Amino acid sequence: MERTFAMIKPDGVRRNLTAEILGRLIRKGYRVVGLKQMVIPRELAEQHYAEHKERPFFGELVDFITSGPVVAIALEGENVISGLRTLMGATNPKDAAPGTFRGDYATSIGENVIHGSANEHDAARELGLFFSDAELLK
Ligand code: RTP
Ligand code: MG
Repeated sequence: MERTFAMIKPDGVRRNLTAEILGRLIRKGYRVVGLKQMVIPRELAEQHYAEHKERPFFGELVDFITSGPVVAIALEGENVISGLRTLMGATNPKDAAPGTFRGDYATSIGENVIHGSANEHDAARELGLFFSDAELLK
């Protein structure tokens, strides 16, 4: 059984997609083992997106992700890491298939509704950044 980190980004929360996204993840069969709504402190955003530190869009990315509340989700299930990425769709919504969160709900690469960890290493790292052990179900 795997665990991964998902996050409804500020645009998703602002556009009232929280229940829709959580509902689809749960109906898919994944178990929510941690959940909180929060405004991400700037330092945490910079740590979360550290891999993109040198990219030209890093400042905008951090500005956006800290611009309003997000919903941080710890998700458990069989092959949930790649499964979540499949449900999300491509990073750029113009390439995201219909039926995916980004394909259905996003139009801009900068505001693409949802984050999901890219691999096992990132999943463990990001869950550790956003949740304490006590905040996660056993
Ligand atoms: P995320 O980390 O947010 O789940 O998205 P991802 O894995 O699909 O994409 P990633 O390559 O990790 O990029 C992180 C976020 O940076 C923004 N981005 N902007 N302007 C650009 O060319 C550009 N490229 C990436 C996107 O919002 C992406 O989700
Ligand atoms: Mg990524």
